[in-house]
Amino acid sequence: MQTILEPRTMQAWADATRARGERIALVPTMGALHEGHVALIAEARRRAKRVVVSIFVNPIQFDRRGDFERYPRTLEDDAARCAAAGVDVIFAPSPRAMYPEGFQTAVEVAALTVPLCGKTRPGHFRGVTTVVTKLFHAVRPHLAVFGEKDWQQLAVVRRMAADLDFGIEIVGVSTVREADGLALSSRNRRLSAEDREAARCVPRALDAAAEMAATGETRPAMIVGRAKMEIAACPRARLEYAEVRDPETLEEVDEVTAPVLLGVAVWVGEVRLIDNRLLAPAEAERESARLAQGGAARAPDGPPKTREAERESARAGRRGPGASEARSAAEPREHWTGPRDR
Ligand code: PAJ
Repeated sequence: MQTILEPRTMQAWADATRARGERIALVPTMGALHEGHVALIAEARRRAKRVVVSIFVNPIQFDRRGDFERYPRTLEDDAARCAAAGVDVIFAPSPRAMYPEGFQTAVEVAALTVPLCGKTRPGHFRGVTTVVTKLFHAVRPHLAVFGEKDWQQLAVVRRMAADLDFGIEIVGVSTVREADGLALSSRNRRLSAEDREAARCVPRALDAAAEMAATGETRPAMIVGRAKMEIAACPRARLEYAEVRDPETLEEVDEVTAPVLLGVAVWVGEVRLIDNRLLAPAEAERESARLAQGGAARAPDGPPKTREAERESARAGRRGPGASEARSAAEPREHWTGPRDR
């Protein structure tokens, strides 16, 4: 394993690797690596011969200076984890190397960055898309792996890669959790023992909401209300947002008759935790939605007959924003946006 510090050196490595016909997978991170990151690396290894992990605490995506300064930096530990996981290259540029004097360019995705984290963290996604673009241009990967833990980030990066013809496949990996359900996060290590205990309200809220949807509740306000109750029951936790959204467009939904995304952001002490869960409606609710949308739900011996029913069945099987294992780039957009490999 080697460590590369300069974008130009990284590009030279990428060119030589590509010239040998080897596929490159990139796992972008901010370091303080944990088992969630390791799952991303494992997926990258399954899909490409060469794996690059970038470690860069990106100043332009932090909205609070203190959060940037306190962000854990554990490069030695990270290198050991990467070596053990079979990583070929750690790309760890300095802020100066990424943002030299006079830097003034940004990449911005529009509607997808407005709700959820976009509302409370202005400029955050612009910082993410800008740095991810730079990392893509340094590493020149065939594919890049991101976690569903940051669902909105994954959706935004997918959109950007498709819209700007990056020719990089964006792969999503499901969230890795502690035994009690808390999603692994580099920020968890800043939780005190009491706050760590309190943080369990986050997966509890997601579970309670999922249970409600699965047993027939279709009103987003009721489902969100249930999640909020779990957070409110914990005095150390402060809710930033809890919202039900379309998993693909992140637009609001009126009724939960297809899988929806429940996204939450919760402060516990000084630490901001985000998490999400896909809520699957009860089968009966799906069926009645199908019937209401034209009656022709399913022919006894065949596939769904209406366009909406087709769309619904495509949604039912999906994993991750913009992801559909079965979908090819040539399929019409109504099924699913963000082709996986363009
Ligand atoms: P970071 O928070 O270090 O996360 C790096 C990647 O790990 C992201 O794709 C994130 O979704 C994924 N990840 C984090 N926790 C996870 C978990 N518990 N299970 C599965 N995947 C998990 O996200 C960033 O860094 C930055 O915004 C970055 C994309 C590197 C741009 O600076």
